[in-house]
Amino acid sequence: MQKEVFVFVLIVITACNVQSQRKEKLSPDDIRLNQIGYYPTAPKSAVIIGETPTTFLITTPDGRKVFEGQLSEIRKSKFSDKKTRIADFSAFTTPGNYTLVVPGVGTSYPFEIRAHVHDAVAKGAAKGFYYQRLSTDLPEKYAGKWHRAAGEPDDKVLIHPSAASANRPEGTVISSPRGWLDAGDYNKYIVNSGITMGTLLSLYEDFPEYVKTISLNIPESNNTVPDLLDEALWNLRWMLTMQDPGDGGVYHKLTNTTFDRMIMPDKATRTRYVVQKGTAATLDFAAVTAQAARIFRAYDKELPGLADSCLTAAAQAWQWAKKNPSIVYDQDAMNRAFEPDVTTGGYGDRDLTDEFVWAAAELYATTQDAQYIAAVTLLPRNATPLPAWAQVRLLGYYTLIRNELTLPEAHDKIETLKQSIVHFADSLISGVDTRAFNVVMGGSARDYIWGSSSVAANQGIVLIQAYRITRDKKYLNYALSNLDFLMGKNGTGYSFLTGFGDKSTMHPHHRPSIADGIAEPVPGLLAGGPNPGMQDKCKYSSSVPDEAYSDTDCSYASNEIAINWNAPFVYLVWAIEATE
Ligand code: G3I
Ligand code: 9MR
Repeated sequence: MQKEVFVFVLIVITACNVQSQRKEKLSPDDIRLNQIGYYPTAPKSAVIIGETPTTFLITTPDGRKVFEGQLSEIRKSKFSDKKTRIADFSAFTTPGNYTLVVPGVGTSYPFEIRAHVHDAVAKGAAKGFYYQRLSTDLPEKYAGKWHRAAGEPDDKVLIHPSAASANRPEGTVISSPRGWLDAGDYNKYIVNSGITMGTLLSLYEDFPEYVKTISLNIPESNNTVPDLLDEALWNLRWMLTMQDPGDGGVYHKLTNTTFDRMIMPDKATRTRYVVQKGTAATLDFAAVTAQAARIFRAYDKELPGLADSCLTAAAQAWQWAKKNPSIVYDQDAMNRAFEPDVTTGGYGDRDLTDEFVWAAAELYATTQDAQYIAAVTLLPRNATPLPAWAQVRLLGYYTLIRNELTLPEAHDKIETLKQSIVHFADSLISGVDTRAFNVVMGGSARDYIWGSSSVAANQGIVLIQAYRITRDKKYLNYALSNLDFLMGKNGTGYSFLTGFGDKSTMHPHHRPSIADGIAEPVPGLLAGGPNPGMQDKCKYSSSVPDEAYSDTDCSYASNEIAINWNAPFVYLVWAIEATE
């Protein structure tokens, strides 16, 4: 072999070795970052898994170095023996497309730095609700390749024996069309619709000017109502049909008797029922309709009579709940007493105190009638529970705070509520700067429950509220840390929003995504996220709290999608886009 050839071969072999060593040592998966990108002047950091050298670079797609930094000291995960280092590149502010490189070790997925870097994510996640619409075709014009036939018209729904009343005996047929599919299943649940609607309507109330600018390419996009409100109307109109006109009580859910097989919505044609009226459903309904009355008053011209109907419905629901303050939905008890049995989602909440607070707060903010504020009881400052489908107290608090100018008589109460929210926000951010993933999510293993992604998103909302109260930007930055978490800077390396990110959820437990024959899941839907409960008994590669996630359609406990998870995500990303 000639000397030059020998040297050339040697170089190639060495290069290949370096290449394969790199691969073995670190893959893009081991550099956890927001797979979408970062805002030029906001904090920016990535997490490097493992014990690595301490220098990192930011490079352009053609390999040009634009920034060099030092990784942090090693940090240890609270939940596993994982070690991490943080790559903080906040000081680098130039817009562009980049990758993060740990020399000799590995390269991240590409990401972008620019203003409004999450604009497509924001629209995509809101559009996720359109894909959940029931009782209407989703034509290609709006739904792209995920276009599909309508599914249940829900115009002939039976009154289940548990829901019978004098005016509507068992077997009465009612019409209850529209609404969003709750999740990966084809049923519609008032309790879960409640927090979902409250969250989306609050987004509008908090950031109306921004919301008005966003078009979602939905059938109503050409009217003069903001698209977010048009989308919410699809579910509001369904909710209004769930009230018994005889007494104001609200049915807990509209459902099949059992979960459907993995079929498309239009193939799911079994008998549908509305079941038992309950206090939680009725109060959540009262809250949503009271809030809707306040918001849609400004659209009386476009939607004549809607605000009035909502307000009447809210007041009647409140009266029913006052007369029936403790009717919990206990599906097992219902099944012992009535036929046919119903085994779909329970959403049975036993503590109704917070539902009373939320409904009263919304009714008070809309009517300024003193009877309602009297019903808003306050918890001690250090007992502010994070919103979830069974816990809606803070939705009421947020509403009173945002409407404080029109509620002077509640001034003292509202000042106390503000302090509670800021105190809660301070407890959420405490210790973040030494955590393995440098995000608010995961302060405790208890953050990782069924639907943990919504825990991250709702923590983000608390922080946004604290920012609105104090105008201290640090809360906004910490809220952004949880958006980073949801877009890939987490223990799994997944972006949990379908369709967004280099490694995002591909196999959600979502019947249309499973049955439609399209490789990509329906986009803009937030997966439940890590849940060491693993109640579905599917295959998980780890049982550690922040890693117990299975991107398989089997996994309803970690990989279903749900409207009450998408809504706080939409709030979080829209609020950040509106304020960045
Ligand atoms: O309340 C306890 C809490 O005290 C305890 O610390 C914690 C430990 O895991 O568990 C808590 O209860 C959990 C409860 O959610 C409240 O978070 C249960 O274990 C858990 O099984 C339960 O999961 C719910 C799941 O339905 C099963 O009922 C989810 O929150 C809820 O989002 C989910 O909702 C389903 C619908 O039923 C049907 N449609 C799909 C939807 C999404 O998966
Ligand atoms: O598909 C159902 C999902 O939407 C629910 O969230 C979940 C929990 O209630 O249940 C799923 O249905 C499963 C059922 O509970 C048990 N057998 C397997 C079903 C899914 O394949």
